[in-house]
Amino acid sequence: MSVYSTILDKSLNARKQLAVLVDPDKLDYKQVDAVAKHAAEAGIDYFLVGGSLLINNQLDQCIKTLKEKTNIPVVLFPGNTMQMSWKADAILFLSLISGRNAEMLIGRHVISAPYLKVSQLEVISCGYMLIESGKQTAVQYMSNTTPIPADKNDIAMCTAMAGEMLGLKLIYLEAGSGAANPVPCSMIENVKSSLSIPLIVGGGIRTPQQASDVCKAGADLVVVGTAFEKDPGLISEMAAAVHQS
Ligand code: 1GP
Repeated sequence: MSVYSTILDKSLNARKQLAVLVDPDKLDYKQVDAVAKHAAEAGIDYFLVGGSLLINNQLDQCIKTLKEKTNIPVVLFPGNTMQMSWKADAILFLSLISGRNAEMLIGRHVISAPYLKVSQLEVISCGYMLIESGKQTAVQYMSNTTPIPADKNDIAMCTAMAGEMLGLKLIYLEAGSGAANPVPCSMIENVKSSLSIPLIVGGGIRTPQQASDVCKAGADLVVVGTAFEKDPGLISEMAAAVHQS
């Protein structure tokens, strides 16, 4: 079963999903090992691998380790066109639809399309929406876009609706990695009520309670990264909170 079919199937059956975000720059090989071990034990659903900026050239090695140590699908979550690896299973082909930077909407995609065409990667189109979260995040700075204000549920809802109408297969509400505040639950509820495609929510989720709240508000797939960099042992608690929501 493809990664997208699995996400869709679980979403349609109200089975909440957890993805662990692994930023290869932020973890050394021992920490990637520890994350892999805890993630496998906890039965998480996917790994997302990527970052706004990768400096250390560890992407391939990181994916190799995750694939060797677990059977969990690895999905590229690229901050830019340099972050490609044939070792992954799939790629979130992100169009930053909350912004008005043409490079992030379509420009980078044109550059990477021929590479993806000949790769074995499953390409999953995704409307990526950056939501204001209390302080400037790396993705905001690097993408040179303005996030949607956190109290503008109507803008978020219409943006997500337009993304679905354009044929995108997923919508991702992103507060930004390490965000001060996660995406508000009222915004998640509003966006979910207007969509028939799966909804991903991530950024600033640090506790199982927050993950559970985000699921109950309507997220089909929750993404957590920073909290596990400090404490990989938290993965099992977070997975239980998500899977029981
Ligand atoms: C960032 O949504 C992800 O792209 C995860 O964010 O690192 O804050 O968990 P955190």
